[in-house]
Amino acid sequence: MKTLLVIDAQNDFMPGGSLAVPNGNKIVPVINSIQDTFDLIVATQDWHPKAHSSFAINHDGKSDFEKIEWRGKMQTLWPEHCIQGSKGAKLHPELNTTKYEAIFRKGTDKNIDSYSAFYDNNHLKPTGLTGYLKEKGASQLYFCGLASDICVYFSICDAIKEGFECFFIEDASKALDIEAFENIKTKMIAMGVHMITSASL
Ligand code: VGL
Ligand code: ZN
Repeated sequence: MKTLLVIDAQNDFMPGGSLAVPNGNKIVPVINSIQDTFDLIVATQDWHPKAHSSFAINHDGKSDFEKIEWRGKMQTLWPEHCIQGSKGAKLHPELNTTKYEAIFRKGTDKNIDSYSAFYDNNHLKPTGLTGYLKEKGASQLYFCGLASDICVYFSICDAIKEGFECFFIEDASKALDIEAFENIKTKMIAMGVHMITSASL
């Protein structure tokens, strides 16, 4: 079953938001235009409490985008973003969410960050998305959203591990770090991810 996963298409990741992805808003009309070709659509929201440990402001003397060692892993410290219930955490107002069957929220525990839609960054707790998709009969997962070098990429890595066939819709995603993304694209191709554009749907 052909399933679309719309990752973190939230105001804070759009131009004007607190962790803006360049041209992030350009994906909205593209996503709207392809939705009718899917059997199932699921969205995710980054959904942090104000005290979330991924925010630089919650670490004394640390600045935005600094990296620290945290629970044995390197963690980038971000500006405050996608605070539970805030306008910045809402999906883009022009995104047509009518057909969305479920919205999975992640990053809700203040001590754990979760880039992937499936697991937290330490792979300790599943979000339940794998079970949901498997029970629904989803087999081919098409990924779009923000940011392609972070949450979309880590979601795809887990989806491949969980045995789904994965497609990355290039023009329906934008990267935070465009240079880093070139490297990530090579990794995704090596993992067996199909790189497609919206025109082929
Ligand atoms: C994201 C950084 C921090 C994303 C979420 O959705 O790509 N990036 N939290
Ligand atoms: Zn986040």
